[in-house]
Amino acid sequence: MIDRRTLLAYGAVLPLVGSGSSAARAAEQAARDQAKADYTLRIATGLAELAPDHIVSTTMYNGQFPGPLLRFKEGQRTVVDVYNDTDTPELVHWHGQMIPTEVDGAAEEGTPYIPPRGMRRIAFAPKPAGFRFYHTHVVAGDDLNRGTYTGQVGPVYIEPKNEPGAYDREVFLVLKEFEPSFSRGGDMAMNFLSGEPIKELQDIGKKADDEAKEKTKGYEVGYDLFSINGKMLGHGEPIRVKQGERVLFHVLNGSAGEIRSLALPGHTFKVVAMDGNPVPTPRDVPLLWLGTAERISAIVEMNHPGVWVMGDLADDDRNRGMGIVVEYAGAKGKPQWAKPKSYKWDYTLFGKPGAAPANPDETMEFTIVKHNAALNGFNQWTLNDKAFSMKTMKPTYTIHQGRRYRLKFRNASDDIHPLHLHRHSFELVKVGGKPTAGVIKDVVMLGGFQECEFDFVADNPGMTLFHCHQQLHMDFGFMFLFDYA
Ligand SMILES: [Cu+2]
Repeated sequence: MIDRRTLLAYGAVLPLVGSGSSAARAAEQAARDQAKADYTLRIATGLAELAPDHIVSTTMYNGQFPGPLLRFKEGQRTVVDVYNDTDTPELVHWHGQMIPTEVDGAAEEGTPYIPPRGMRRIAFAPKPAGFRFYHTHVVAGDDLNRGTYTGQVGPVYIEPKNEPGAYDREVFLVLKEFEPSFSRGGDMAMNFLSGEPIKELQDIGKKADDEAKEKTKGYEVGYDLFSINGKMLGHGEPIRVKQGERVLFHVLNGSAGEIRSLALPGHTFKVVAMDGNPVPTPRDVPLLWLGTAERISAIVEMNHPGVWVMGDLADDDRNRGMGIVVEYAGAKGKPQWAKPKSYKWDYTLFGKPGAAPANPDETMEFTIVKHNAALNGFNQWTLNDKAFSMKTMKPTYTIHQGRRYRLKFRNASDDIHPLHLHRHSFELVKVGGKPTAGVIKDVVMLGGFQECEFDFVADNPGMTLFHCHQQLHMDFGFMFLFDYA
Protein backbone atom coordinates (compact mmCIF):
# COMPACT_ATOMS: atom_id res chain seq x y z
CA MET A 1 0.00 0.00 0.00
CA ILE A 2 1.15 3.50 -0.69
CA ASP A 3 -0.56 6.74 0.20
CA ARG A 4 -1.41 9.42 -2.32
CA ARG A 5 1.01 12.02 -1.01
CA THR A 6 3.98 9.69 -1.30
CA LEU A 7 2.82 8.62 -4.74
CA LEU A 8 2.67 12.24 -5.90
CA ALA A 9 6.08 12.95 -4.51
CA TYR A 10 7.80 9.83 -5.73
CA GLY A 11 5.62 8.65 -8.59
CA ALA A 12 8.28 9.58 -11.13
CA VAL A 13 10.92 7.34 -9.64
CA LEU A 14 8.73 4.51 -8.44
CA PRO A 15 8.26 1.35 -10.41
CA LEU A 16 4.66 0.45 -11.13
CA VAL A 17 2.85 0.01 -7.88
CA GLY A 18 1.21 -3.34 -7.56
CA SER A 19 3.69 -5.24 -9.70
CA GLY A 20 4.19 -7.30 -6.56
CA SER A 21 7.82 -8.23 -7.18
CA SER A 22 10.17 -8.04 -4.24
CA ALA A 23 12.27 -5.46 -6.10
CA ALA A 24 9.21 -3.27 -6.51
CA ARG A 25 8.35 -3.67 -2.86
CA ALA A 26 11.90 -2.79 -1.83
CA ALA A 27 11.85 0.32 -4.04
CA GLU A 28 8.52 1.34 -2.61
CA GLN A 29 9.87 0.82 0.87
CA ALA A 30 12.96 2.90 0.15
CA ALA A 31 10.85 5.71 -1.29
CA ARG A 32 8.65 5.69 1.76
CA ASP A 33 11.64 5.76 4.07
CA GLN A 34 13.11 8.77 2.30
CA ALA A 35 9.82 10.60 2.16
CA LYS A 36 8.71 13.09 4.71
CA ALA A 37 7.64 11.29 7.85
CA ASP A 38 3.93 10.62 8.29
CA TYR A 39 4.16 12.13 11.78
CA THR A 40 6.69 14.21 13.67
CA LEU A 41 6.92 14.23 17.44
CA ARG A 42 9.04 16.81 19.16
CA ILE A 43 9.88 16.23 22.82
CA ALA A 44 10.51 19.51 24.63
CA THR A 45 9.87 21.33 27.85
CA GLY A 46 7.10 23.87 27.70
CA LEU A 47 4.16 25.35 29.52
CA ALA A 48 0.78 23.69 29.85
CA GLU A 49 -2.06 26.00 30.82
CA LEU A 50 -4.32 23.82 32.93
CA ALA A 51 -6.21 26.94 34.00
CA PRO A 52 -5.37 30.67 33.77
CA ASP A 53 -3.85 30.62 37.25
CA HIS A 54 -2.36 27.13 36.93
CA ILE A 55 0.33 27.06 34.27
CA VAL A 56 2.80 24.22 34.71
CA SER A 57 6.21 23.62 33.20
CA THR A 58 6.62 20.08 31.94
CA THR A 59 7.96 17.99 29.07
CA MET A 60 5.44 17.43 26.29
CA TYR A 61 5.02 16.29 22.71
CA ASN A 62 4.79 19.05 20.08
CA GLY A 63 4.35 21.73 22.74
CA GLN A 64 0.92 20.49 23.74
CA PHE A 65 -0.72 18.37 26.39
CA PRO A 66 -1.97 15.80 25.68
CA GLY A 67 0.25 14.96 22.72
CA PRO A 68 -1.51 15.02 19.35
CA LEU A 69 -4.02 12.26 18.59
CA LEU A 70 -2.24 10.04 16.08
CA ARG A 71 -4.55 8.16 13.75
CA PHE A 72 -2.88 5.20 12.12
CA LYS A 73 -4.20 2.63 9.65
CA GLU A 74 -3.90 -0.94 10.77
CA GLY A 75 -0.99 -2.66 9.10
CA GLN A 76 -0.02 0.34 6.94
CA ARG A 77 3.64 1.13 7.44
CA THR A 78 4.03 4.47 9.17
CA VAL A 79 7.12 6.64 9.52
CA VAL A 80 7.48 8.77 12.65
CA ASP A 81 10.32 11.22 13.22
CA VAL A 82 10.99 11.81 16.90
CA TYR A 83 13.08 14.82 17.87
CA ASN A 84 14.40 15.11 21.40
CA ASP A 85 14.89 18.75 22.27
CA THR A 86 15.76 17.97 25.89
CA ASP A 87 19.15 17.32 27.52
CA THR A 88 18.41 13.74 28.50
CA PRO A 89 17.87 10.56 26.45
CA GLU A 90 14.24 9.74 25.70
CA LEU A 91 12.11 6.82 24.56
CA VAL A 92 8.66 6.79 22.99
CA HIS A 93 6.75 3.62 23.82
CA TRP A 94 3.87 2.61 21.55
CA HIS A 95 1.69 1.13 24.24
CA GLY A 96 -0.55 -1.77 23.24
CA GLN A 97 0.97 -2.38 19.82
CA MET A 98 2.49 -5.59 18.55
CA ILE A 99 5.61 -4.20 16.97
CA PRO A 100 9.32 -5.13 17.02
CA THR A 101 11.63 -4.37 19.94
CA GLU A 102 13.59 -1.96 17.73
CA VAL A 103 10.65 0.46 17.79
CA ASP A 104 8.60 -0.59 20.84
CA GLY A 105 10.29 2.03 22.97
CA ALA A 106 11.70 0.16 25.98
CA ALA A 107 15.45 0.27 26.64
CA GLU A 108 15.13 -3.00 28.56
CA GLU A 109 14.06 -4.68 25.29
CA GLY A 110 16.90 -3.05 23.39
CA THR A 111 15.14 -0.08 21.76
CA PRO A 112 17.76 2.63 21.10
CA TYR A 113 17.30 5.92 22.95
CA ILE A 114 16.51 9.14 21.13
CA PRO A 115 19.68 11.05 22.01
CA PRO A 116 19.53 14.42 23.77
CA ARG A 117 19.25 17.17 21.13
CA GLY A 118 19.03 14.42 18.54
CA MET A 119 16.40 12.55 16.57
CA ARG A 120 15.41 9.07 15.53
CA ARG A 121 13.27 8.00 12.58
CA ILE A 122 11.17 4.96 13.30
CA ALA A 123 8.88 2.99 11.02
CA PHE A 124 6.40 0.28 11.86
CA ALA A 125 3.12 -1.26 10.77
CA PRO A 126 0.65 -0.25 13.50
CA LYS A 127 -1.44 -3.03 14.98
CA PRO A 128 -3.82 -4.15 16.26
CA ALA A 129 -6.73 -1.80 15.50
CA GLY A 130 -8.19 0.16 18.38
CA PHE A 131 -7.41 2.71 21.03
CA ARG A 132 -3.69 2.70 21.96
CA PHE A 133 -1.38 5.42 23.22
CA TYR A 134 2.19 6.60 23.33
CA HIS A 135 4.26 7.71 26.28
CA THR A 136 7.81 8.04 27.51
CA HIS A 137 9.41 4.90 28.89
CA VAL A 138 12.47 6.22 30.69
CA VAL A 139 13.25 5.49 34.32
CA ALA A 140 12.27 8.38 36.58
CA GLY A 141 13.47 6.96 39.91
CA ASP A 142 13.42 9.82 42.40
CA ASP A 143 13.17 12.51 39.69
CA LEU A 144 9.62 13.78 39.37
CA ASN A 145 10.58 15.75 36.26
CA ARG A 146 11.23 12.53 34.33
CA GLY A 147 9.23 9.66 32.90
CA THR A 148 5.46 9.58 33.04
CA TYR A 149 5.41 12.25 35.76
CA THR A 150 5.82 14.66 32.82
CA GLY A 151 3.28 15.45 30.11
CA GLN A 152 4.68 12.90 27.65
CA VAL A 153 1.42 11.14 26.89
CA GLY A 154 -0.73 11.11 23.77
CA PRO A 155 -3.56 9.01 22.33
CA VAL A 156 -3.32 6.73 19.30
CA TYR A 157 -6.23 5.43 17.32
CA ILE A 158 -5.55 2.63 14.87
CA GLU A 159 -8.39 2.57 12.37
CA PRO A 160 -9.80 -0.91 11.89
CA LYS A 161 -10.69 -2.20 8.46
CA ASN A 162 -14.36 -2.16 9.52
CA GLU A 163 -15.55 0.42 12.01
CA PRO A 164 -18.70 -0.42 13.99
CA GLY A 165 -21.08 2.50 13.61
CA ALA A 166 -23.41 2.44 16.61
CA TYR A 167 -22.46 5.93 17.72
CA ASP A 168 -22.70 9.49 16.42
CA ARG A 169 -19.29 10.81 17.32
CA GLU A 170 -16.09 10.12 19.20
CA VAL A 171 -14.54 12.08 22.06
CA PHE A 172 -11.06 11.28 23.37
CA LEU A 173 -10.38 11.97 27.05
CA VAL A 174 -6.90 11.87 28.59
CA LEU A 175 -6.90 11.89 32.41
CA LYS A 176 -3.69 13.27 33.89
CA GLU A 177 -2.26 14.74 37.10
CA PHE A 178 0.39 17.44 37.38
CA GLU A 179 2.67 18.92 40.06
CA PRO A 180 3.78 15.67 41.68
CA SER A 181 5.47 15.51 45.07
CA PHE A 182 6.64 12.80 47.43
CA SER A 183 4.77 11.94 50.58
CA ARG A 184 4.63 9.07 53.05
CA GLY A 185 1.47 7.09 52.59
CA GLY A 186 -1.19 7.69 49.98
CA ASP A 187 -4.93 8.02 49.82
CA MET A 188 -5.63 5.92 46.77
CA ALA A 189 -9.00 4.22 46.45
CA MET A 190 -8.59 0.60 47.40
CA ASN A 191 -11.88 -1.18 47.82
CA PHE A 192 -13.60 -0.71 44.48
CA LEU A 193 -12.40 -3.93 42.83
CA SER A 194 -14.57 -7.01 43.09
CA GLY A 195 -13.12 -10.00 44.90
CA GLU A 196 -11.91 -10.54 48.44
CA PRO A 197 -8.45 -10.33 50.00
CA ILE A 198 -6.73 -13.70 50.47
CA LYS A 199 -5.57 -14.51 54.00
CA GLU A 200 -2.39 -16.30 52.92
CA LEU A 201 -1.29 -13.24 50.92
CA GLN A 202 -2.02 -10.94 53.85
CA ASP A 203 0.19 -13.17 56.00
CA ILE A 204 3.06 -12.97 53.50
CA GLY A 205 2.64 -9.20 53.40
CA LYS A 206 2.64 -8.93 57.18
CA LYS A 207 5.77 -11.07 57.43
CA ALA A 208 7.54 -8.77 54.93
CA ASP A 209 6.45 -5.73 56.97
CA ASP A 210 7.76 -7.34 60.16
CA GLU A 211 11.09 -8.24 58.55
CA ALA A 212 11.65 -4.83 56.98
CA LYS A 213 14.64 -3.02 58.45
CA GLU A 214 12.88 0.30 58.00
CA LYS A 215 9.81 0.52 60.20
CA THR A 216 8.27 3.22 58.07
CA LYS A 217 6.31 3.15 54.83
CA GLY A 218 8.15 4.17 51.67
CA TYR A 219 7.52 7.28 49.60
CA GLU A 220 4.37 7.65 47.55
CA VAL A 221 3.65 10.27 44.93
CA GLY A 222 0.79 12.74 45.30
CA TYR A 223 -0.38 15.51 42.97
CA ASP A 224 -1.65 19.06 43.31
CA LEU A 225 -3.38 19.52 39.97
CA PHE A 226 -5.67 17.31 37.93
CA SER A 227 -6.89 17.60 34.37
CA ILE A 228 -8.85 16.07 31.54
CA ASN A 229 -7.38 16.80 28.11
CA GLY A 230 -4.96 19.19 29.78
CA LYS A 231 -7.61 21.42 31.37
CA MET A 232 -8.79 21.58 34.94
CA LEU A 233 -12.52 21.14 35.46
CA GLY A 234 -14.35 24.26 34.33
CA HIS A 235 -11.49 25.66 32.27
CA GLY A 236 -11.60 23.80 28.97
CA GLU A 237 -14.36 23.83 26.40
CA PRO A 238 -17.33 21.78 27.60
CA ILE A 239 -18.34 18.69 25.67
CA ARG A 240 -21.42 20.02 23.89
CA VAL A 241 -24.03 17.38 23.21
CA LYS A 242 -27.55 17.08 21.84
CA GLN A 243 -30.30 15.03 23.36
CA GLY A 244 -30.39 11.53 21.87
CA GLU A 245 -26.81 11.67 20.68
CA ARG A 246 -24.64 8.61 21.26
CA VAL A 247 -21.13 9.69 22.14
CA LEU A 248 -18.32 7.16 22.05
CA PHE A 249 -15.80 8.17 24.72
CA HIS A 250 -12.26 6.85 24.43
CA VAL A 251 -10.91 7.33 27.95
CA LEU A 252 -7.21 7.00 28.73
CA ASN A 253 -5.71 7.02 32.20
CA GLY A 254 -2.45 8.81 31.36
CA SER A 255 -1.29 8.96 34.96
CA ALA A 256 2.14 8.00 36.23
CA GLY A 257 0.58 5.87 38.93
CA GLU A 258 -2.92 6.90 39.96
CA ILE A 259 -6.10 4.93 39.54
CA ARG A 260 -8.95 7.01 38.16
CA SER A 261 -12.72 6.80 38.15
CA LEU A 262 -15.22 8.61 35.99
CA ALA A 263 -18.94 9.17 36.32
CA LEU A 264 -21.51 11.33 34.53
CA PRO A 265 -24.56 11.95 36.75
CA GLY A 266 -27.79 10.52 35.35
CA HIS A 267 -26.02 8.61 32.57
CA THR A 268 -24.56 5.16 32.09
CA PHE A 269 -21.56 4.01 30.11
CA LYS A 270 -21.90 1.13 27.70
CA VAL A 271 -18.40 -0.34 27.75
CA VAL A 272 -17.66 -1.60 24.24
CA ALA A 273 -13.87 -1.97 24.37
CA MET A 274 -11.11 -2.25 26.94
CA ASP A 275 -7.55 -1.27 26.09
CA GLY A 276 -8.82 -0.79 22.55
CA ASN A 277 -10.09 -4.35 22.13
CA PRO A 278 -13.84 -4.98 21.71
CA VAL A 279 -15.26 -6.84 24.72
CA PRO A 280 -17.35 -10.01 24.16
CA THR A 281 -20.20 -8.62 26.30
CA PRO A 282 -20.70 -4.85 26.08
CA ARG A 283 -22.44 -3.72 29.27
CA ASP A 284 -23.98 -0.63 30.79
CA VAL A 285 -22.20 0.44 33.96
CA PRO A 286 -22.81 3.47 36.21
CA LEU A 287 -19.15 4.47 36.32
CA LEU A 288 -15.69 3.59 35.08
CA TRP A 289 -12.51 2.63 36.88
CA LEU A 290 -9.19 2.76 35.08
CA GLY A 291 -5.81 1.71 36.39
CA THR A 292 -2.73 3.55 35.18
CA ALA A 293 -2.45 3.16 31.36
CA GLU A 294 -5.80 1.42 30.98
CA ARG A 295 -8.22 2.56 28.29
CA ILE A 296 -11.98 2.18 28.12
CA SER A 297 -14.15 2.91 25.11
CA ALA A 298 -17.74 3.44 26.18
CA ILE A 299 -20.88 4.81 24.54
CA VAL A 300 -23.01 7.27 26.48
CA GLU A 301 -26.50 7.94 25.22
CA MET A 302 -27.24 11.55 26.00
CA ASN A 303 -30.72 11.25 27.45
CA HIS A 304 -30.61 13.37 30.60
CA PRO A 305 -30.49 17.06 29.59
CA GLY A 306 -28.64 19.52 31.76
CA VAL A 307 -25.17 20.84 32.46
CA TRP A 308 -23.15 18.11 34.17
CA VAL A 309 -19.75 17.45 35.64
CA MET A 310 -18.25 14.27 34.26
CA GLY A 311 -15.63 13.65 36.88
CA ASP A 312 -13.63 11.51 39.25
CA LEU A 313 -15.39 10.10 42.29
CA ALA A 314 -12.65 11.40 44.59
CA ASP A 315 -13.91 14.82 45.74
CA ASP A 316 -10.41 16.22 46.36
CA ASP A 317 -9.16 15.26 42.93
CA ARG A 318 -12.31 16.45 41.13
CA ASN A 319 -12.30 19.74 43.02
CA ARG A 320 -8.70 20.24 41.95
CA GLY A 321 -9.50 19.61 38.30
CA MET A 322 -10.28 15.98 37.48
CA GLY A 323 -13.44 16.51 35.49
CA ILE A 324 -14.95 18.00 32.36
CA VAL A 325 -18.30 19.72 31.78
CA VAL A 326 -20.93 18.05 29.59
CA GLU A 327 -23.42 20.60 28.33
CA TYR A 328 -26.65 19.80 26.48
CA ALA A 329 -27.75 22.17 23.73
CA GLY A 330 -30.07 24.78 25.25
CA ALA A 331 -29.27 23.85 28.86
CA LYS A 332 -28.05 26.55 31.20
CA GLY A 333 -26.68 26.91 34.72
CA LYS A 334 -23.86 25.76 36.89
CA PRO A 335 -22.51 22.26 36.13
CA GLN A 336 -24.05 19.69 38.48
CA TRP A 337 -22.29 16.80 40.16
CA ALA A 338 -23.94 13.94 41.99
CA LYS A 339 -22.04 11.18 43.71
CA PRO A 340 -22.95 7.81 42.22
CA LYS A 341 -23.79 4.81 44.38
CA SER A 342 -20.76 2.69 45.12
CA TYR A 343 -20.14 0.08 42.50
CA LYS A 344 -17.61 -2.76 42.40
CA TRP A 345 -15.52 -2.91 39.27
CA ASP A 346 -15.56 -6.40 37.82
CA TYR A 347 -13.69 -7.18 34.59
CA THR A 348 -15.42 -10.53 34.24
CA LEU A 349 -18.80 -8.85 33.54
CA PHE A 350 -17.50 -8.06 30.06
CA GLY A 351 -16.29 -11.61 29.36
CA LYS A 352 -17.84 -14.32 27.26
CA PRO A 353 -20.43 -16.13 29.39
CA GLY A 354 -19.93 -19.86 29.71
CA ALA A 355 -16.68 -19.85 27.78
CA ALA A 356 -13.29 -20.99 29.03
CA PRO A 357 -9.91 -19.88 27.70
CA ALA A 358 -7.76 -22.38 25.78
CA ASN A 359 -5.52 -24.54 27.95
CA PRO A 360 -2.07 -23.09 28.50
CA ASP A 361 1.11 -24.92 27.50
CA GLU A 362 2.81 -23.62 30.60
CA THR A 363 1.85 -21.75 33.78
CA MET A 364 4.11 -19.36 35.65
CA GLU A 365 3.32 -18.09 39.12
CA PHE A 366 4.58 -14.89 40.69
CA THR A 367 4.26 -13.64 44.25
CA ILE A 368 4.57 -9.88 44.61
CA VAL A 369 6.05 -8.50 47.82
CA LYS A 370 6.62 -4.92 48.98
CA HIS A 371 9.71 -4.18 51.07
CA ASN A 372 8.95 -1.02 52.98
CA ALA A 373 11.39 1.84 52.42
CA ALA A 374 14.14 -0.66 51.53
CA LEU A 375 15.79 1.55 48.87
CA ASN A 376 16.75 4.92 50.38
CA GLY A 377 13.23 5.45 51.62
CA PHE A 378 11.56 3.99 48.53
CA ASN A 379 9.67 0.72 48.65
CA GLN A 380 11.35 -2.10 46.81
CA TRP A 381 9.25 -4.58 44.86
CA THR A 382 10.08 -8.22 44.32
CA LEU A 383 8.48 -10.94 42.22
CA ASN A 384 9.35 -14.38 43.57
CA ASP A 385 12.00 -12.65 45.71
CA LYS A 386 13.70 -11.02 42.72
CA ALA A 387 13.82 -7.31 41.96
CA PHE A 388 14.59 -6.41 38.35
CA SER A 389 18.11 -5.09 37.88
CA MET A 390 18.24 -1.92 35.79
CA LYS A 391 22.02 -2.38 35.63
CA THR A 392 22.16 -5.76 33.95
CA MET A 393 18.69 -5.74 32.34
CA LYS A 394 18.95 -9.52 31.98
CA PRO A 395 15.95 -11.53 30.81
CA THR A 396 14.50 -13.67 33.58
CA TYR A 397 12.34 -16.14 31.65
CA THR A 398 12.64 -17.86 28.29
CA ILE A 399 9.52 -18.38 26.22
CA HIS A 400 8.92 -20.35 23.03
CA GLN A 401 7.19 -18.99 19.96
CA GLY A 402 3.68 -20.30 19.48
CA ARG A 403 3.19 -21.45 23.06
CA ARG A 404 0.42 -20.21 25.27
CA TYR A 405 1.53 -19.02 28.70
CA ARG A 406 -0.62 -18.54 31.76
CA LEU A 407 0.71 -16.01 34.23
CA LYS A 408 -0.66 -16.12 37.75
CA PHE A 409 0.06 -13.13 39.95
CA ARG A 410 -0.37 -13.22 43.72
CA ASN A 411 -0.29 -9.80 45.33
CA ALA A 412 1.05 -9.90 48.89
CA SER A 413 0.78 -6.11 49.15
CA ASP A 414 -2.15 -3.80 49.84
CA ASP A 415 -1.47 -1.76 46.68
CA ILE A 416 -3.40 -2.18 43.45
CA HIS A 417 -1.02 -2.93 40.59
CA PRO A 418 -1.81 -2.19 36.94
CA LEU A 419 0.09 -5.09 35.36
CA HIS A 420 1.32 -4.49 31.81
CA LEU A 421 2.82 -6.74 29.14
CA HIS A 422 4.64 -5.21 26.18
CA ARG A 423 4.22 -6.18 22.51
CA HIS A 424 1.50 -8.77 23.25
CA SER A 425 -2.12 -8.79 24.37
CA PHE A 426 -3.39 -11.13 27.02
CA GLU A 427 -6.70 -12.80 27.79
CA LEU A 428 -8.08 -12.53 31.30
CA VAL A 429 -8.55 -15.97 32.85
CA LYS A 430 -9.34 -15.28 36.49
CA VAL A 431 -9.82 -11.98 38.33
CA GLY A 432 -10.96 -11.46 41.91
CA GLY A 433 -11.58 -15.20 42.25
CA LYS A 434 -13.89 -15.35 39.20
CA PRO A 435 -13.02 -17.26 36.04
CA THR A 436 -13.55 -15.48 32.73
CA ALA A 437 -12.66 -15.62 29.04
CA GLY A 438 -12.61 -13.39 26.00
CA VAL A 439 -11.50 -10.09 27.57
CA ILE A 440 -8.31 -9.07 25.75
CA LYS A 441 -6.15 -6.43 27.42
CA ASP A 442 -2.64 -5.12 27.85
CA VAL A 443 -3.07 -3.74 31.39
CA VAL A 444 -5.07 -5.25 34.23
CA MET A 445 -5.52 -4.05 37.80
CA LEU A 446 -4.58 -6.60 40.42
CA GLY A 447 -6.28 -5.84 43.74
CA GLY A 448 -4.58 -5.69 47.11
CA PHE A 449 -3.98 -9.20 48.55
CA GLN A 450 -5.74 -10.65 45.51
CA GLU A 451 -4.76 -12.90 42.64
CA CYS A 452 -5.25 -12.69 38.91
CA GLU A 453 -4.43 -14.88 35.96
CA PHE A 454 -4.08 -14.12 32.30
CA ASP A 455 -2.83 -15.94 29.20
CA PHE A 456 -0.73 -14.74 26.32
CA VAL A 457 0.49 -16.44 23.19
CA ALA A 458 4.16 -15.93 22.37
CA ASP A 459 3.57 -14.58 18.87
CA ASN A 460 5.92 -11.59 18.60
CA PRO A 461 9.55 -12.71 18.97
CA GLY A 462 12.05 -10.53 20.77
CA MET A 463 12.63 -9.30 24.28
CA THR A 464 9.32 -8.65 25.97
CA LEU A 465 8.94 -6.51 29.03
CA PHE A 466 6.45 -7.08 31.80
CA HIS A 467 6.00 -4.50 34.54
CA CYS A 468 3.68 -2.73 36.88
CA HIS A 469 2.60 0.46 35.14
CA GLN A 470 3.00 2.55 38.28
CA GLN A 471 6.18 4.46 37.53
CA LEU A 472 7.17 4.28 41.20
CA HIS A 473 6.80 0.50 41.25
CA MET A 474 8.46 -0.30 37.93
CA ASP A 475 11.44 1.90 38.75
CA PHE A 476 12.00 0.07 42.02
CA GLY A 477 12.03 -3.56 40.99
CA PHE A 478 8.55 -4.46 39.68
CA MET A 479 9.62 -5.63 36.25
CA PHE A 480 11.00 -8.59 34.34
CA LEU A 481 11.95 -9.55 30.82
CA PHE A 482 10.94 -12.50 28.71
CA ASP A 483 13.26 -13.62 25.98
CA TYR A 484 12.26 -15.92 23.14
CA ALA A 485 14.22 -19.16 22.83
CU1 LIG B 1 2.49 -1.65 41.08
